[in-house]
Amino acid sequence: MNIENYQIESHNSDLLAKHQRKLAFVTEEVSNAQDIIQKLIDFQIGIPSWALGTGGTRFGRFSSGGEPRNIEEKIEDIGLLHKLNAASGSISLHIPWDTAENVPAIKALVAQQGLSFDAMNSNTFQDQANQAHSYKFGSLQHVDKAVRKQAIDHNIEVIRQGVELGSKALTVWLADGSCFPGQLNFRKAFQNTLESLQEIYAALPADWKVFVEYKAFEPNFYSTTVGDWGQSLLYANKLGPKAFTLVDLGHHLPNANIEQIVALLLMEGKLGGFHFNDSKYGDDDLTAGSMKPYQLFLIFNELVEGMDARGMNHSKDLGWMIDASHNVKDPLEDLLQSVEAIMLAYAQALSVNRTALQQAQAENDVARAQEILQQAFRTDLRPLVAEARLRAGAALAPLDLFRKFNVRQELIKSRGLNTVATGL
Ligand code: PSV
Ligand code: MN
Ligand code: MN
Repeated sequence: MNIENYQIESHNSDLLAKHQRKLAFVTEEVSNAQDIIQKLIDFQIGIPSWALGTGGTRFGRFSSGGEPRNIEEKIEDIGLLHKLNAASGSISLHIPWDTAENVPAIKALVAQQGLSFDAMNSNTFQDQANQAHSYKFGSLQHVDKAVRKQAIDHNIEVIRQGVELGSKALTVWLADGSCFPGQLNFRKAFQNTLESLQEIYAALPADWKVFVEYKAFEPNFYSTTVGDWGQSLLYANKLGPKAFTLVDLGHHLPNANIEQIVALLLMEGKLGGFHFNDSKYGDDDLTAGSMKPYQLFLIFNELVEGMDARGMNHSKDLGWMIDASHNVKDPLEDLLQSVEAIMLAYAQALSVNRTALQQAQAENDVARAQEILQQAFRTDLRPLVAEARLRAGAALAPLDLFRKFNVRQELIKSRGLNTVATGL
């Protein structure tokens, strides 16, 4: 399924007059509107290979059909998203689900779609066919050295595949932990995990990073060996300068102050990247910004403030990715919505009057500080996000265009109705 440039141009010209009226209003309201638009154009969000199919839950899965059946089709789907919004410029692969048979062909396809390779993800939370040892009781933490070795070797193999493809980072998310009190010696589990990660770290090329992702619970429900940002930061600090903490927004206990976590990780130079999603209860993996858009804005507010304080490049120095999974929405529509929500939160954070906020903080003027943040959050900056897309050659209204061209129906025609995307 291809959408041609002229089709995007014709869609844009239909919407242009209305868009320009809205844009004129916002550019009067927001003094740094042009700077924001340029930063939005530069900002790219990685799409995980496993978000392109219907995720399902452990109770059932309701496919909408036309899902990508292999790595090539996953790349094509992300190419389509990128064509529509010019902001989904990379793909994050999960091994072994996405192991490429023909590396040069996959690299060529990615380049042809204008994409690049984001972080590689290893998988030691499932047993694979022909695997010698089971991960039922953990992987890098396992009491048996042979199991740990198998999981270490897998991660090193993922790095090897990533090097061939041109990726620059490995994300390690571990399901390791325990389900019942007494099952695990916490200290030994930590030490085993650390030693395993050290072996993986030693295999990283000089220009690579490793992201240690934490998660409070699930699939283990008593303890998780990388359960929170403190544990992740401990590992990252002990590993060395190429190791960082990865924050997945859905991986905290309810009501955690994620913006404060982000601020401190940035301060320590140990924030590596993000998995964006939203949640109401746990690791719900809902569309970014669909539940707590103000929290998303507050997180970006800390990111912009902290990155600027450290002289970091917004678009290059952190790994920005979505991690979502759905049962009821079209996965591609959902990803368009997530990217839009992330861009909007970023734009809002860029529009915060920092000098005024610093002054209000210095004077303990709490009401004023709140007003400054809410002014940014409540100003409708969607025209700036749309303008960034327009200038980058993408669609003013990506979701409308997706529907107008019946993309899902076309994908169903070519791939079938009863599809199962490899992955979660
Ligand atoms: C599991 O919770 C998870 O969402 C982790 O965040 C990983 O990043 C992702 O799945 C893919 O393994
Ligand atoms: Mn994640
Ligand atoms: Mn998760």
